[in-house]
Amino acid sequence: MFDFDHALITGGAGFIGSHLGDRLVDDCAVTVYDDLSTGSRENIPDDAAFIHADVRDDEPLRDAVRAADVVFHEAAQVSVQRSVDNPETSHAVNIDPLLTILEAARDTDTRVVFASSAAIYGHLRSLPIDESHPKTPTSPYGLEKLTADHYCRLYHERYGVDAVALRYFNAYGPRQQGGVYSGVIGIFRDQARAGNDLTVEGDGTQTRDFVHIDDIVEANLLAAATEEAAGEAFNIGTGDSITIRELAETIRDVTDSDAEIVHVDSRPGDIDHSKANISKARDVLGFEPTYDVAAGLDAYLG
Ligand code: UD2
Repeated sequence: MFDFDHALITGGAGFIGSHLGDRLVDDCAVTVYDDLSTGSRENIPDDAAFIHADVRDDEPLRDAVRAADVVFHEAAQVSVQRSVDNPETSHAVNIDPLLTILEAARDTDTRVVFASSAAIYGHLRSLPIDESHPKTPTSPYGLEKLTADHYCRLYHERYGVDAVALRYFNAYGPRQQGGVYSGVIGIFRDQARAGNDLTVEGDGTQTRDFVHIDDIVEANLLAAATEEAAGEAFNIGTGDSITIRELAETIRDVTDSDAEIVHVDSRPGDIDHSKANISKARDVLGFEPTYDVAAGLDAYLG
């Protein structure tokens, strides 16, 4: 299926990028581009080349894109909260480098697979969310991802760049970071393992569509290999959702923890519900998630 010679993975030392690297090193030459600001060197596969640089450095980035025949652009400022605290940095990391990549790809016919996000949709108008759902992001992060997502479409329409946007819902799995700026599964994992209270924000009835990293990786390979995907954007989730309260209970069970579940203040601007309609990814890419959240959490934490 994967007949590229050389893949560039920005953010290849991070959570999603490093899993992609592991999956690809046996199939093609892999170059990881990462500034190690949040990723770590141990995550980079032994057989991959490594460029230690910031994606805001446009010269090395441009050169790296030109040397590859496919780019998976996973490098990002991924925290919604950080984008609220420091919108200028978040904007600079999440938009300009993608534009550098698309400009370089115009010259060399490099294919681009971009890590977009469900955060572009903002508050829910209808469930499940399909790709044409209104887009009114509630954070700078969501707006940055939306802008970059549109650039992919525009560069395909205007310049014929083979760019695809994958709108990840809530990704989880091994190597996901913990700490206040990370996703809820990384936070509950660390709290449960330490026997600390699991901090459910608000009443816990808010829902999310949690998608396992292996399925995210598969979606990337399909997006790279599917010609008709160029210029398109796809939701990547499971098509199902659970409440945050249920998530806390499940994580406590699979980790065999005695931790208590407590409720703390809800997050300002938090979206209530999120669930992907993945029909388009199914129909065009042949994407089929292999893990529902119960099986995925069991494989990851059980
Ligand atoms: C996640 C991603 C974001 C984006 C989006 C796509 C992270 C950090 N953010 O945003 O990058 O791709 O998904 O849909 O991965 N919560 C608690 N207790 C905690 C932490 C969180 O109850 O200790 C709640 C939080 O209030 C929210 C839900 O869990 O209702 C999910 O929060 P999140 O930060 O994991 O993810 P989200 O959906 O804001």
